[in-house]
Amino acid sequence: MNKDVIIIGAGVAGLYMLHTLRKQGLDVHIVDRAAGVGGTWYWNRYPGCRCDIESLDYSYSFDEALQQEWKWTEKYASQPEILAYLEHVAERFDLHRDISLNTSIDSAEFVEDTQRWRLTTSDERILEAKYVVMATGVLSAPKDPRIEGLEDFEGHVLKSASWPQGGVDFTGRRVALIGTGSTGIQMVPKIAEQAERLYVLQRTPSFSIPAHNRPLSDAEQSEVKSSYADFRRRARSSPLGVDTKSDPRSAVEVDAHTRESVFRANYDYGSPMRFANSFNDIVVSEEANAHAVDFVAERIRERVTDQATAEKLIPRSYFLATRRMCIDTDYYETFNQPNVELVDLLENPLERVDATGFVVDGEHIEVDDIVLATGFDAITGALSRIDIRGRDGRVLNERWADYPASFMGVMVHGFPNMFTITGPLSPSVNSNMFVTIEQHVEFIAGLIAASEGQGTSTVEVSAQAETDWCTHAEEVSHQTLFPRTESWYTGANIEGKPRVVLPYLGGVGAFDKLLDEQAENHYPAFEFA
Ligand code: NA7
Repeated sequence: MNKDVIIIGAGVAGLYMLHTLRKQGLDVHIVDRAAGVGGTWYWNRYPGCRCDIESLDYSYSFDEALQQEWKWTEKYASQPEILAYLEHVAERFDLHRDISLNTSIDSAEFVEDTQRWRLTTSDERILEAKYVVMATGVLSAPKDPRIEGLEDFEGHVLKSASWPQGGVDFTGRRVALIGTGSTGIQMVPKIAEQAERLYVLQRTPSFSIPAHNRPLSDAEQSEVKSSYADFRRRARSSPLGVDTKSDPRSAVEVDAHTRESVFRANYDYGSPMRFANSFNDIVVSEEANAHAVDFVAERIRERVTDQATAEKLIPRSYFLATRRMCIDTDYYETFNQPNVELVDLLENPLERVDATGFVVDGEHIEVDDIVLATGFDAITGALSRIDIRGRDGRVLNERWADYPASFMGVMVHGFPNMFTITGPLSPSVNSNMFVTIEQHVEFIAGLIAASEGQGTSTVEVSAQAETDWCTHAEEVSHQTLFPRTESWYTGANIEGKPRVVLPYLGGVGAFDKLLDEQAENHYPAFEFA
């Protein structure tokens, strides 16, 4: 295969990239290792899986007819609904004819002689293209949790990010679930509905607030749709990519009554982004953050009957919203059920798994199934699993061994004509991904058009522009509490990964302006050759 552009990944990013570049008259093709489109929403089929950004926000804005026609059924869409939406988009824009599924890329090499990219599939087929776009996802490389004895377990080991297609019936089964991030929190109430016994193995607890998920009324949808373009514009110029107002006040400066009522209103609304933006300093001031922590801790105590369990469920080792804040449906209440038990691995570490169960504090507990909700090698993980070699044989994994350098998450110096959608140091996971994906897709399409318009062979970000961006992203992150929290945002969940705040924290709106400035000024950060 020899194309103008090959896109790796048929998720939210890859589908829109294909549609956009095709309209520019380019010969474009997507490859994806999955058997269907949808990316993250194809793989994550675990019980309770749904989005934590509201449906009317978490969708494409590029086509007015599409956004008018599609009808969401709930405030927060479930995985099947989001997958159906992405399948609909692929059909509606006739994308399938340029997508090869069940095709996994092992390596990508920039060939100096031809100035083209040469990709090798896992079954040793060669694909070539002038440009390659990595639409490989930010939470698509599951972490290997390295649990001693897991390979000896004779029951089922189920992984949240590669859940069996037909689902799993836990009726009458004893289940151990490992991991209490967003994924674990969504699964616990669902598994507890069926399982005879559920052990929730928690190392680090999460902050979670009730989602208050509910059906979306026609009236609500019509209201947004009556001026959807304005709604999208506000989202795109906002800090997090959702049409939500941040409170301009400090949590420290308002009186206790005001603080409580603002927290209460956002808590009752049920949105982690709203709650984290209750005041302007929640993620920058320790004192402000402590007020937010106190508020949520009190709610956890109210929701859990056994107060010893409640105390274990309250995070104490990091600042609220500097790890992904969760929303849930009955997560804490599930611990009030007689068939559910919290196993606090901070108190007593998981010693090992064996053929029939797990051992904690010297006690062997028998289970039939082990569910892993142990997270991802985020943002750089999917890229590091491909052997990527750029100019002069530069290896991306070596380049990123100490620091994931990138210009605005879109391109790495030394890797001409290779683009990353929502790569490191772009807003990515600290935003509504649909918005930041659209920003990047449109920017990349513009850059390719500029390159093609000039008849150049390569476009590459300059070393200086990349360094300046990394310095800026670091400076911004150090104005916040994020670098002081160990999480997948900072690479701390993966052994040997450099500790860098991976998402850019300067805000979606500010980021959008900077991308526009590049385009308006003929891409000063880039060298066309
Ligand atoms: P997360 O948020 O990274 O959560 C993973 C959880 O798994 C977390 O509680 C980890 O505890 C735990 N974990 C990981 N490895 C182990 C081992 N070896 N033993 C025990 N516990 C372990 O991933 P999610 O999938 O929940 O969420 C990712 C994002 O996807 C989410 O924020 C949404 O944006 C969508 P630890 O923190 O390492 O102590």
